Amino acid sequence: MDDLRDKYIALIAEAGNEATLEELRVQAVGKKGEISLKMRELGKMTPEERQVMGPKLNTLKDEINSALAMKKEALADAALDERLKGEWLDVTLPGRARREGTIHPVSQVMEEVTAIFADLGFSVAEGPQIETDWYNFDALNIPGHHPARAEMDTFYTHRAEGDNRPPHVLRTHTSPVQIRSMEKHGAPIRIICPGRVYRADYDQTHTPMFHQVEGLAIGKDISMANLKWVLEEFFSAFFGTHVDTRFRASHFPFTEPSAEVDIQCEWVDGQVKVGEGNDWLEVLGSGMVHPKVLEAGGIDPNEYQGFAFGIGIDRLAMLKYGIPDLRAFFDSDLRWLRHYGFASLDQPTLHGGLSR
Ligand code: 2NL
Repeated sequence: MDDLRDKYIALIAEAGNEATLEELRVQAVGKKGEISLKMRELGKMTPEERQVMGPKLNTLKDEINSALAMKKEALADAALDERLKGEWLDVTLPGRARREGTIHPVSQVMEEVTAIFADLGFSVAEGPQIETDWYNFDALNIPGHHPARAEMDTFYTHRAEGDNRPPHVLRTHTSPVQIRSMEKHGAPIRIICPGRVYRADYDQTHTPMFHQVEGLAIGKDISMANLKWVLEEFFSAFFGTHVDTRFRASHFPFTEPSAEVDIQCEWVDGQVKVGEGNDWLEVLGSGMVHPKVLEAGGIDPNEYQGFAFGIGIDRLAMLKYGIPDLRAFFDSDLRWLRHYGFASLDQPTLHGGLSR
């Protein structure tokens, strides 16, 4: 029995993996293992012999089983140690630097404008950039023969040969969104519509795609006085200083009366400063919504009236952030974007004074 013990203890100590260990277990204490066979022989013994040999065999079996269990654990520990050696990781290494993008000044200004008008109770409405000529022109009191259609240098979509429907247009202003909103929600309504608009025009001060925000407020007794207050409130919040406005009589097909709005400014060393001085800068068109336009939006002009206005976002961005050339806005020049762009966490808030 001592020989058996010595043999198996030695073999277990030498076992290099779990499979070998399992083979040894079967060979020693398995059903037909050496020790099990010895236990069967107990039956042939005399009661006296059995009383001595029985406990000895049981002890031997226990010893071998615990040797197997300890070795199994030791093998598992060794395997884990080996794996951890390979999976070693230096968590103190600096991270790989990644270039961060920036928020385009147009996006930044859109957010600023939206935040100010949201504070004044306006919701944001959006709509398609490809429009029918009804939404882009007719509904806005610009009939087919109206010079404004030609003046607006509209992009028309191509129609297949034999397709005689009027072509769609790339919207020339965001007004169609306001018509759609009037149709959908009726009056009273207070919305702004920011977005891309398109006109076939390209020079120092015009790009074929640019950005606009239009505003619309319709109620039972909304007047030009409300318009003037809202716009002064807006410009003062946007430029962070009180800005006087000047209304000049003008003409748009979709408003009556109409006014162009100038903001107070001063020229210092070829740079314009808003909110100071005695000069004026035209920035906006506005007026009382034409009764025909209310009707096109499904609103009864005998019951409701209101104001509307349109501002160019790109120009506002140039003014506020001193960006000299409009065309560079859409060149995707990374140096320009890094210089004039905003950090992505620099979102405008009214309490934060809107900007950096
Ligand atoms: C401009 C002129 C303007 C509007 C836009 C508008 C929209 C509806 C009804 C009436 Cl649905 N008017 N929008 C009104 C006046 C002027 O923009 O020169 N903007 C830079």
